[in-house]
Amino acid sequence: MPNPILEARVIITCPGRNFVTLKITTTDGVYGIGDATLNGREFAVAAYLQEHIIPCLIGRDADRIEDTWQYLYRGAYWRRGPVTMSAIAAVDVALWDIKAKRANMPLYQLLGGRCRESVTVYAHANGHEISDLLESVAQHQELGYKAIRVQAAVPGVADAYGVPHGDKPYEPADGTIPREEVWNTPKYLRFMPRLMDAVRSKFGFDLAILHDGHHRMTPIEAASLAKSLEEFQPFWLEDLTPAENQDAFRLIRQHTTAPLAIGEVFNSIFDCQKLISEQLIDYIRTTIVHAGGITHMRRIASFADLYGVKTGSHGATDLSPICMGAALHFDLSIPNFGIQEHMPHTALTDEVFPHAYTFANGLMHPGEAPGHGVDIDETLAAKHPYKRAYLPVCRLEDGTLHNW
Ligand code: CS2
Ligand code: MG
Repeated sequence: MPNPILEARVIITCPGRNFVTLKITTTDGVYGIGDATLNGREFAVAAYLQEHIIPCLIGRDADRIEDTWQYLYRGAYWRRGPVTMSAIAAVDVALWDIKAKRANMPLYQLLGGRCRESVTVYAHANGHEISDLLESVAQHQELGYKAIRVQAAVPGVADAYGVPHGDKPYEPADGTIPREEVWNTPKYLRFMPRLMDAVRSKFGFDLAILHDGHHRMTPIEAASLAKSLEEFQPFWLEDLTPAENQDAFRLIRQHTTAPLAIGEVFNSIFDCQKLISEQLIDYIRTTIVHAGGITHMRRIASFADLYGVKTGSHGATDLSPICMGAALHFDLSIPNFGIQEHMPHTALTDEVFPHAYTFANGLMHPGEAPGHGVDIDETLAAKHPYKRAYLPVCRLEDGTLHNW
């Protein structure tokens, strides 16, 4: 029996930061929701959905998830890109939510059932000084985390990635126009071994330690960083250099056995085809919302599995709880899951998006609610309207625009 789509709507809310949600309702009264948030470019995806996708959804059979994915991907003629792929992802996740609700199953069951008991997540520790960072690592360990990302301010450098300004929790999209940060790579490269040494000396080698380079190095700088940190056995080094040129990673790989991770800004399997098939990375960090939904993420993960590459999905607070919920079902169901990023949302965001997923002892579980287990409180969402916010931009000390 077909299950035609009756209605689809975009909901934009700002419970502290902006989130875009697509809600699809079918004629039998079941609804599903998908995350469509693209940090700093929210309205581009909202307009894509409202003007170009929703009119084509009405009356379509909600059960035909793969066909709808192909229709939206091939049918647009213009392929890929973060706006298109986030919009497709929102539809895809909403349809998986509907199908799992109709089957009266938690989504991971529909995806083939669990491959593990729960999902290992990593937290963010940071500090203005190495001593603050060590304290932050200790606090996260007390919360149960077994894997922790470490970022600290670099002496003599105005702004480092991943460190909050002042005492507020780290949240980079804070400018009504983009804040300008100033960066110096050589100082960072000299500082990082000292940071890693301090962390390993205090916490030993059992704790999994991650670090994010946030695209700021050239390939040879990245190779030099990885080589200098290898002895500290990082779990991974993330986004060391941009990957528009996937070959750049071959150069890094020639110099180090430190595990490499990348992919949070990728939106299709073609962005990582060479990185994976030539085994230039160890973890692929694409997410449900920015890489075409569960349908496309399953394709990327299956491809990665052929080459011994594991997943390590992006899970920052600019991805809504809907993305987090969907990601946890995906993580539980695939064989080559590696780790999942976890940056907890604020209490207000959790209230706007009530969810079945839980955290305990460094592990997360998507819960047993039918569907992906995340909902939206539209009345509360409406009380927190959109506020324009930009991610920062980054310049070198001589004023050259760099990668943030
Ligand atoms: C980061 C993100 O979580 C990460 O690994 O790189 O916080 C990233 O800076 C933001 O998602 C940008 O919107
Ligand atoms: Mg990152």
